[in-house]
Amino acid sequence: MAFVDELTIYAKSGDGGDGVVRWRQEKFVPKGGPSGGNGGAGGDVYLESVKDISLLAHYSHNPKFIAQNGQSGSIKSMQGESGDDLVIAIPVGSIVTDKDRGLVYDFTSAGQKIKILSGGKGGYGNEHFKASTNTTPYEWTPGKAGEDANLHIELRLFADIGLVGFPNAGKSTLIQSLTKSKSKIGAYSFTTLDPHLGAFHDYIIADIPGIIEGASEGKGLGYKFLKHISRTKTIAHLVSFENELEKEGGMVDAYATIRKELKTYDSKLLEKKECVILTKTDLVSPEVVEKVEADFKNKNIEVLSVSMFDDVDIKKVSQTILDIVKEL
Ligand SMILES: Nc1nc2c(ncn2[C@@H]2O[C@H](COP(=O)(O)OP(=O)(O)OP(=O)(O)O)[C@@H](O)[C@H]2O)c(=O)[nH]1
Ligand SMILES: [Mg+2]
Repeated sequence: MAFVDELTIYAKSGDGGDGVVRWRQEKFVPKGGPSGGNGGAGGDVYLESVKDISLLAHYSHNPKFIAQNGQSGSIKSMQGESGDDLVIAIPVGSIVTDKDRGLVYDFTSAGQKIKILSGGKGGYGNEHFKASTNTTPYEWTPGKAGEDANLHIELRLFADIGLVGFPNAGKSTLIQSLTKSKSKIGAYSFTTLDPHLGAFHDYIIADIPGIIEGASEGKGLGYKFLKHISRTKTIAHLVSFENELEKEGGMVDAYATIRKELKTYDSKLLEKKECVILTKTDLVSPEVVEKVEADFKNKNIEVLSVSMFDDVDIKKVSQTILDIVKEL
């Protein structure tokens, strides 16, 4: 199922049940007084944030959510049953806009539950209108209609660490080494087509599709996903010895290119704490690694060089990433 991070849903709370006109049935009493019950209230609609970034995709084929109506009142003064409330689960990181009411809800952590639409109140049955001056009331009122809304949901992931870099840099390999995430790995560019989240200690890592030059203007897949970096707290920036070394300007330039894309998209992205990880050291000689590390050092950029096929290196990356998120 394709990843969906923007969707408009229609939601409606339940209508209130109608009040009714009934009379008490008593032996030898022809009309035993009013006993029509009130209608039950319609169900409310809530939004609740949960940790599941795939939810919007599930909703996309039928984005309609309608809470139960209240039942009409009944004989013997019985109130109609209330409609069940409806709770719509949405992914953490969703920004929900109700344009007609001018409301915006931002779900920044799991378990936030907000009532967005109230069910209609039940109407009154004739018993309600009983008075000394009105012993046989025929009045009743209908239930109030529920409310409805078109809600625009936009997901902006809320991870602690976002992995960024050119395609093929080893981002998915890293998230798989550190977490149980099943992000796809492949020896080609754009293996990852959708963001993936993984739990790393108490933190969440987001594996984001590769970014290329021009992404901020819409090139490649990156643009669609740059917004997800906007709310990740820190960035792990991966640059690989395999793909970027031979490019003009080398790895330092490759790093600068991605930074430029982040800046063009939103200059605040550059203010985030980050660590720079040079990947695939096993493909080059130690001298090359040393030289590239020196290039970065000359620009005052601290780096960690690793091979994801080396357990000691994986421990080092793990520690580096932990250090930056713990500082938050
Ligand atoms: N030699 C070597 N290969 C690696 C290393 N890390 C990852 N790879 C390989 O590099 C290729 C790309 O890895 P991925 O993790 O899919 O890269 P990605 O950055 O997620 O790529 P996209 O999803 O396309 O952006 C795969 O064939 C990996 O097996 C490493 O440290 N050394
Ligand atoms: Mg990938």
